Amino acid sequence: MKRTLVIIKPNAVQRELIGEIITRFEKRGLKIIALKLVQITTDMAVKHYREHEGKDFYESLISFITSGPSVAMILEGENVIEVVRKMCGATDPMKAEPGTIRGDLGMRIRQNIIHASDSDRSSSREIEIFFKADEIIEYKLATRSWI
Ligand code: 3AN
Repeated sequence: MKRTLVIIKPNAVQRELIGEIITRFEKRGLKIIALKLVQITTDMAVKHYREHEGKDFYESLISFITSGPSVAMILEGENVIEVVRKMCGATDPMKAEPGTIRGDLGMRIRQNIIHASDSDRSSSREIEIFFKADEIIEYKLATRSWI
């Protein structure tokens, strides 16, 4: 089964949107297999955003993601990477469709509410930055056959 790393970013935590966002994933039929409140360190942020190093928004990206607690989680499900990216909407909330998380809850690209892995490769890499193996829990949900 596929996995993806999701981060509810510091502005969404401050705006008390954790429950709203997690509820959307649960209602959609995705399974949470790891979840925690985390103060992202500069070291973690640098690893996570290594592909953006050198871009004009890089410094603000690192300072924003480390500016307060975030929520990190791993979601599991069929086609989970594509499904979650669609639910998040376009990177720029002003371009994200209504009905998506960014389109409903965000206003600015620099504070775009949520991160979700964009490929199998980035998902494995990002999961390793945020979770140890023993923080990931395999279990069955009784509702699965009804999703
Ligand atoms: P996504 O999060 O949709 O995968 P990426 O990986 O291209 O988007 O960008 C990572 C983060 O960098 C975004 N979530 C956003 O906060 C920030 N970002 C991306 N492009 C810009 C930009 N043009 N200006 C400012 N910040 C940006």
